[in-house]
Amino acid sequence: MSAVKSHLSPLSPDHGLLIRSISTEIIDMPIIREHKLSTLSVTHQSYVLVRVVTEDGVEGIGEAATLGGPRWAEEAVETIRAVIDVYLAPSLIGHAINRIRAARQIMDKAAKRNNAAKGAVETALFDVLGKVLDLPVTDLLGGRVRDHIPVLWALASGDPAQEIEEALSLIECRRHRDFKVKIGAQAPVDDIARLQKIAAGLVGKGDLKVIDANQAWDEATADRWIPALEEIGIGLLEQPLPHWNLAGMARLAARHRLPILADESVFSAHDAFQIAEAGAADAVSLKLVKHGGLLAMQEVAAIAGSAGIGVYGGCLLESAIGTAAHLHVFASLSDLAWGSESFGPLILRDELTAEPLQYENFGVAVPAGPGLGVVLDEDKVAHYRREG
Ligand code: MUC
Ligand code: MG
Repeated sequence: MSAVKSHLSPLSPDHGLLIRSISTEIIDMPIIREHKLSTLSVTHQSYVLVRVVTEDGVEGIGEAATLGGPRWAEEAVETIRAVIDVYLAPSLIGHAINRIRAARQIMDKAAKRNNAAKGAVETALFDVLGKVLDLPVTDLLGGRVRDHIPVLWALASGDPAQEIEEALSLIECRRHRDFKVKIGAQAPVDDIARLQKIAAGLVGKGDLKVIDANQAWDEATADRWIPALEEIGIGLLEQPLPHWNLAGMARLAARHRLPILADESVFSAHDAFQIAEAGAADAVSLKLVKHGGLLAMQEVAAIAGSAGIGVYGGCLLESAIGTAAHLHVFASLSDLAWGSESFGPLILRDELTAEPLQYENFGVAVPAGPGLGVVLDEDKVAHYRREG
């Protein structure tokens, strides 16, 4: 009883656990190779790092990732930073760190959507609360269902010979054996030829689990090429059609055997409900930047689960900070049927944290430690911080 009391007492707002400050900085990180998506190519990775500090001086951190500026979704690091600094942060100063759902309501009043910005702030609140309570974030989310999360790797240079070599070296060191291939930057016939080559190069060694078109195809193109993808042995087709075309995705799902994974079509919990109602996907990809927080990631997963739709652990190439936030959610879900793509830190040339996440046995360990379980390397943060 006394142990419980000593854990609970610090949560009283009288004990200095109100938010004193929320600050932001933009970080630009080099990546190991170009990452080509259908409509953009990533040559470096940018984040907004958020720090929430309590009146007692305890700091929590969060991160918002983007891909190629405001081209994957509508937010860019510059807009995320401005929205947090000008609208979200002022509305939360003096708010108690343990009232996270209420903080989300406050943020929703202060700004419409801007989910990546809200997700980064909510992550920092979970981190600081976990540090104060000396508990990992997963424990604040209902506790662990699993300790190890399977992680695939994305092949996205566009050069099949390089992609086969990259995949084989990752299989060899037991880091990944499942792969996602980014398509849509070239004509479908060329992508199919590329996939056939990669599949032939990996026979008996690795699986092409996901193909991500990032909205590049229309329904007729998808109908034409899905049988070829089935023939190659692809596991999941991610976001073949534009995000708004749920009816088209539902028709594809009904006409073909290949399961469909919804990514850009699912931001809010309402989107997840509409996907379920339309029968537009067999799986949904969870991402902090899309859903706007760890609680919302759980909500989207719950709606998918209740509709019999599997969950896939998505990413937006987060560093270890944002990746840790995802891992705590993925560890807490009743089911993570399709595994994850939590490989973001591995595409960076450098780390922002003192210790890297532990990638082993074709997956990653859920961080232990209080809060997110990652500690910033302040020299690295200073090195990669954007000036001005
Ligand atoms: C996306 O659309 O899934 C995440 C991993 C990756 O390879 O691309 C991104 C975005
Ligand atoms: Mg995707």
